[in-house]
Amino acid sequence: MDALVLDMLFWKKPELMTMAKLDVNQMAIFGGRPTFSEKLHVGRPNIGNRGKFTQRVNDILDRRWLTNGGPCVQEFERKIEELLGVRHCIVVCNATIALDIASRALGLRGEVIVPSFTFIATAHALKWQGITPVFCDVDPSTHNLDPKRIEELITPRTTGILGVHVWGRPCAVEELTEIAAHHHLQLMYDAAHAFGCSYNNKMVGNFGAVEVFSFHATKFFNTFEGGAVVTNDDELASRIRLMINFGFKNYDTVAYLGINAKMNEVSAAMGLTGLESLDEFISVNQRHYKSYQRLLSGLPGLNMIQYDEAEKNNYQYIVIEIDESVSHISRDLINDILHAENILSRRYFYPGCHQMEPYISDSPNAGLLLPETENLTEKVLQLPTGTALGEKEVHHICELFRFVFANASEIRHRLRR
Ligand code: T4K
Repeated sequence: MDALVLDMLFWKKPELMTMAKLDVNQMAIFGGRPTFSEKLHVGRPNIGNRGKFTQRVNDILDRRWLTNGGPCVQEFERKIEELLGVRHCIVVCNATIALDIASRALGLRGEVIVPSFTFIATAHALKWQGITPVFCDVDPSTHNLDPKRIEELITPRTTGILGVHVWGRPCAVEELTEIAAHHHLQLMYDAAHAFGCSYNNKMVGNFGAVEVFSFHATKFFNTFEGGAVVTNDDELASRIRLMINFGFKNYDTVAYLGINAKMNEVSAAMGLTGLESLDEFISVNQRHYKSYQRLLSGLPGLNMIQYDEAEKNNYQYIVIEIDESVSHISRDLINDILHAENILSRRYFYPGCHQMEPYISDSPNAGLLLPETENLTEKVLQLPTGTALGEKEVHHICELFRFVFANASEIRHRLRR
């Protein structure tokens, strides 16, 4: 029986809806049938125990207490404090507003040093309040702020450093702490990717003056939308707690300029339920990570970023770098091939914040100071993972990679790319 007949026979069976390519003509980019009949996303939400979640939602409805620091929010905050070993957790409606509030509570103004290799929210949170994000280059080996490039960017207007633990791999915490202290700058972290990760066996959440997590649907741990500000500073925590609720100190007194950034009870119920499955989410991610590592190894010009196994990781991002000079096929062509096969890989963080508005208009030449960032944004690709994905899918994705690399020159020739 030839491969096409086999494919037709098994196409309808969910567990066999894929077929290894035997010939370049079978690639979807050349009109063949996609490897997957349904789209595989990079960040499908992990869902915990539905029964427990719906029970919690029913309880919320019975209580008629839907938001404004209800019992689910309070329990959720306590559980996060325990998990991370931090004094204060304040959960909020999303991480972008959390970054806004945390930076405002720290008194940041003027200029703040930040990577361009991050999700646009990091820069926007500053700019939204009239602070100028000053983009600093990254260390290509970590994808995080390069501490060696920070001091040259400090001016009399600089008030802080906002590091991002990209992919959940912690920043160079000691170096950043030292630089911030030496120059009397505030230091905070965008830890949107780093929930459940550690550095020197201390949980992320304990570094800088304040750290911010995202619990957006696409994060490995989600509350639909949501986030948290965590800090060990009592005074800062009480200020932030007031700021997320319009600045209200009691029914009639407003102590600060505040906003409405509160998390609602249903989101907190999702968070409480997700926390109960956190270890399972992480172990599925870790299993996929190990499979990708094994099955993609040896492909020329393909490097998969590694997580430090001596630390706690959430393994939520499968990140590869393509060096076209070795692979002879570009990251963008691979991305197009994968999309045609219904594998919706992503190019986070292409093209870098400095290439997006309003930053590109403010500073059209910023890229000259960001060679590593520019290089990285051309190389990096994220692949699907999480509990929505089975082992088999990972195998099929990797099989496709091996096929594409083995046939790179023919593919390029036919596509004239
Ligand atoms: N700082 C950093 C470093 C961040 O990465 C982020 C967010 C933030 C700050 C801000 O956090 P939040 O304010 O969002 O809490 C996604 C997420 O929207 C964003 O939260 C995340 N980073 C960023 C890295 O990725 P998009 O525009 O790529 O999302 P989208 O809608 O394309 O979704 C990604 C994939 O997930 C899709 O392929 C479809 C799938 N998906 C998505 C949703 C929303 C689902 O399967 N189900 C869903 O419900 O930004």
